Amino acid sequence: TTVPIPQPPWIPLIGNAHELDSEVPQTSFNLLAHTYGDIVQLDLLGRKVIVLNGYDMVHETCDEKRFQKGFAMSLQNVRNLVGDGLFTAYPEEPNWALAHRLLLPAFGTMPIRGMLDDMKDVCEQLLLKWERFGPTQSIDPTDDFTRVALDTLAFCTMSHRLNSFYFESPPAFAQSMGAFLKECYMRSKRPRVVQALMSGTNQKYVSDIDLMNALAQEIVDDRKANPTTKKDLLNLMLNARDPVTGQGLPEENIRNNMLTFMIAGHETSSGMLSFTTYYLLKHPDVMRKLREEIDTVLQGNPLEADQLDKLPYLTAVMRESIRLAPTASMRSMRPLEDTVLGGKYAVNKGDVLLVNTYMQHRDIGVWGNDAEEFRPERMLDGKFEALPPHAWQPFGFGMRACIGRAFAWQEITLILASIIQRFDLSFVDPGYTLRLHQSLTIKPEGLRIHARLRTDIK
Ligand code: MNH
Repeated sequence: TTVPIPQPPWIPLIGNAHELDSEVPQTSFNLLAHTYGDIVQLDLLGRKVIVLNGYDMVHETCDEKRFQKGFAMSLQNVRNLVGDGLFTAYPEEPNWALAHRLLLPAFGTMPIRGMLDDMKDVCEQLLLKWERFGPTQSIDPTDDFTRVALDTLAFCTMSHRLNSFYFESPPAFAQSMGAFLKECYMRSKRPRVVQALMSGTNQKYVSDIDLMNALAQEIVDDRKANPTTKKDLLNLMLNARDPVTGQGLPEENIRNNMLTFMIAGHETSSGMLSFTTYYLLKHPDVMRKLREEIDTVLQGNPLEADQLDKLPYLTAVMRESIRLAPTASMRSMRPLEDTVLGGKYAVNKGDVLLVNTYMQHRDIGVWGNDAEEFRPERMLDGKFEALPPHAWQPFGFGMRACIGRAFAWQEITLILASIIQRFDLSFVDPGYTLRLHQSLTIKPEGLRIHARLRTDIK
């Protein structure tokens, strides 16, 4: 026998939509988790959404025989730009499997190491900027981390320089990307009739999409006119043929995937860099220990490829930071057939199950009573490897998990190691406590720092 899924009181027409904060719904989802527990059902303007907060619930959906990736409204909207690109492709679209097969090897740890020099090139621009600003400048780290993440992606995947660090405002492409993602997310919360009336907003949305597609096409055309032998992802997409069918990727899908890498890889990485900076500033003891490790391993020199896996404390800091602040804080799944969750909650084929990774990463059954605390030690000495399956899921699950994980991990390792090696960081406002900003991903709101060049560099 089944019981109803807990649901907050319902208001005619609105349903439960008023439960969600319009700026930072993540905080509302978390409050609902505290009130209703591991599973909560919401009616959002006529759309039923089932939110999974607890480890047991999420763990049960990590079974590709019973569940597959779902597509919440905001993700469906992202398709307006990138269609059947890897991140937004429906499981039945053939270009997902084709692109996945062709690209997966290129995203492995070893090929990504080959990109280290290009990553350093962009990282160096950030370091120089902070060095020249000097210790009194108030720095918005999230803003600069977004520049570094976007430039790194464009440079490493298609050898294109966005040069974000050389302009005061972000390049047109980056502005369009930001506006587009925000609007995808806003659209998911607007009734259709309201949307139809917002002609100015809708025109802007279309022109942002056109601008980004035009840049992607320009880069493809340029590469075709001026072929190179560089092993970047663009060349791979243009030249690779499927060993099984001999098929290549259609040009539209190549554009979709170029833009997909930019979307999936920049806010997530820049948010992770920002949150990690915040946690390190809040925990000077951790910062000291980390600095010691970096100084000992790097010996005052730039990070080299063979040192990437020789910084265990930095790895633990990163794992712990993305546990407490999973920048992709929500993803969806859907049941392949009508089924029962947790032995008592009926869910139907096609229902939207929202996995609340933020709460999953705070389940005291897995993490203990200090689940809310930033404590990298819990990720050290084999403890990470000994976690229950699917407990730590910042990169999603199964065959639709993040393909860019090794890329992001290497990029963030490089940037954090380089910054901490070179600068003493501090809060502009020592009383700053974490507030969230949310679009498709979460990042810290209002974080400002000083960066003082170290004089005691070892
Ligand atoms: Mn990434 C999918 C998190 C960096 C490219 N990424 C996912 C998913 C999560 C995720 C979670 C699963 C989404 C879902 O189930 O709907 N990604 C991250 C995080 C970082 C990140 C937390 C950085 C930190 N991702 C990157 C980078 C790239 C990238 C960098 C590209 C270079 N991610 C992707 C792609 C997918 C994805 C592509 C979709 C994969 C698929 O469905 O086949």
